[in-house]
Amino acid sequence: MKVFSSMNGKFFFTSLLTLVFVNLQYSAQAQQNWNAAVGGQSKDMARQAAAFLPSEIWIHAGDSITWTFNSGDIHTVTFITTGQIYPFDDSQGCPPITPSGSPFDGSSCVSSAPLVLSQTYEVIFPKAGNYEIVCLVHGQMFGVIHVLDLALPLPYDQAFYDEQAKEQLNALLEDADLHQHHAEHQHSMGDMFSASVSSHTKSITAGVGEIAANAGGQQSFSLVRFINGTVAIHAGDTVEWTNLDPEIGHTMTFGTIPQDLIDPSCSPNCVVSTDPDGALHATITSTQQNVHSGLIAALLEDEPGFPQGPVAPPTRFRITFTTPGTYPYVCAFHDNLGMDGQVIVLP
Ligand SMILES: [Cu+2]
Repeated sequence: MKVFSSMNGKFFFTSLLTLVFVNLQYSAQAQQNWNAAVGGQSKDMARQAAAFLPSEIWIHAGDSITWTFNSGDIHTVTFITTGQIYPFDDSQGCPPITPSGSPFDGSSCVSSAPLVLSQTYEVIFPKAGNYEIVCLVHGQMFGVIHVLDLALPLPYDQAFYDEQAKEQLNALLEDADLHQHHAEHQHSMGDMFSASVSSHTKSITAGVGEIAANAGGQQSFSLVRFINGTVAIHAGDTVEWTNLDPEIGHTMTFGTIPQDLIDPSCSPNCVVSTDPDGALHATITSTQQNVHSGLIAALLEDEPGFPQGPVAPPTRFRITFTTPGTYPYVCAFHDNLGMDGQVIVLP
């Protein structure tokens, strides 16, 4: 008995050490911090990926994820609750904006502010469940976080997600050349709209994009540029801009950027009117005038469960220039990314 008791003492001590060790491991695992990315871009910022990278992550209850924002284009990290009305104003968060490190268990919304390059936002997930992550700026940008019970094994490690994030980003950004090619071969719809306009219309593609889906959600690629955005025309000619991006809206803004970026405006002594085909149209008579197209963005049509609305306006904007001169313009949302152009009006 004595021998056994002495052995038991040793065994007890070893077991205690093992227990302490296992507990340390257990708690370290229970509170693991994971890293993921939000958005990405090419060096010149022309190519933007609106994506959670990766869009699907498996973690344990109690773990947290820190998202690092990697683009000049703004995004949010937002978790809204089931049944909550999707917030409209992305600058207000849920509302409100919640601090980094906030817990989300599905009961009340958590959201970062719109963030850019190298800013970070952390969310802790105390409760098992599947939670959708959304960006309040980009409607087709979402993913899912699977929060598993501690007893369940996790399928992947951080290295896997790092690699997957890189692959998903590259897949999105590399689509750029294809789309630029496609965009350059777009015909002006103005040609079809009116024969009298056709020979005096220059067409500019104001952005082009594509939405991709995977098991965890959706991601999109955008070329945030006016493609061949500098054109030379003659007085009296019309320039027509068309947005071919299903996800990101743009503006054509000449002169002072107005407070209201959503609605079209023109001043002084000019108006933005609607052509018979629904496209907006302004006539500029002076380089001193301020012309703003308003937000030219693709709309989602025919959603099941919702009444049919009026026909969505085409994602197109026209300006007729009557006076020779140089007319620089920007996208009021993306001038920080270098989205600008110039209309040179010759006599
Ligand atoms: Cu833009």
